Amino acid sequence: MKLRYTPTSPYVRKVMVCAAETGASGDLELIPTDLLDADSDLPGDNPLGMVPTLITDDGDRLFDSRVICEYLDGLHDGDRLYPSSGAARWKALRLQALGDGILDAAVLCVLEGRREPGERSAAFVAHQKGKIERALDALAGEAAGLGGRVTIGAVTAGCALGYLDFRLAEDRWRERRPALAAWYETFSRRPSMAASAPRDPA
Ligand SMILES: N[C@@H](CCC(=O)N[C@@H](CS)C(=O)NCC(=O)O)C(=O)O
Repeated sequence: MKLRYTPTSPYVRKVMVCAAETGASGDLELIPTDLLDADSDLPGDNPLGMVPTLITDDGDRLFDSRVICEYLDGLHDGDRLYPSSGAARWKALRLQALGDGILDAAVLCVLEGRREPGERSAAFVAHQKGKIERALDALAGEAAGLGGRVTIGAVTAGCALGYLDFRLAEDRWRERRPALAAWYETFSRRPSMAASAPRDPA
């Protein structure tokens, strides 16, 4: 399988964590992809021009991270990251949506911050940060239920919190959320998380 990626994408990190948790890391050939290259062949694999994009051994093109993670989860015989049915499944998917929502809002804040100073909208950033704060409060309310068997919900929440540390550390998400911080402290030490921690290229 080939994974088109950029090194600091939190959505790519979700896939890398799932690959490690399901034993698929060694089957992934990593293809660095320049999202700013106007001549990139990425749209040939993904019309949306986004990473992560997976090219399976059968030649299928899969995106986005949710689809790729569930695909990888179908390739192994261990405990599923995506519970197959019932309340456990909906909880995992809901937590995934919460984590992805934090990521979507955080990425928008980061991109807004990269615009020319005169073009930035403080109101837009405040709107996105409101989403992040509310979603963090919701996650904090579920901190006790994040432990135990690893699911896509925990993976996505972990990647979202890691991205906040990486790009929006000044907002100090841990304040007022000690139980969530404690869960993340433990979860981020998993080999899958430690090996994929984001860092800016040298
Ligand atoms: N919902 C998508 C989001 C993926 C995404 O936003 N990827 C960004 C990189 S972090 C991207 O490819 N951006 C390029 C673009 O939007 O043109 C997923 O879960 O994979």
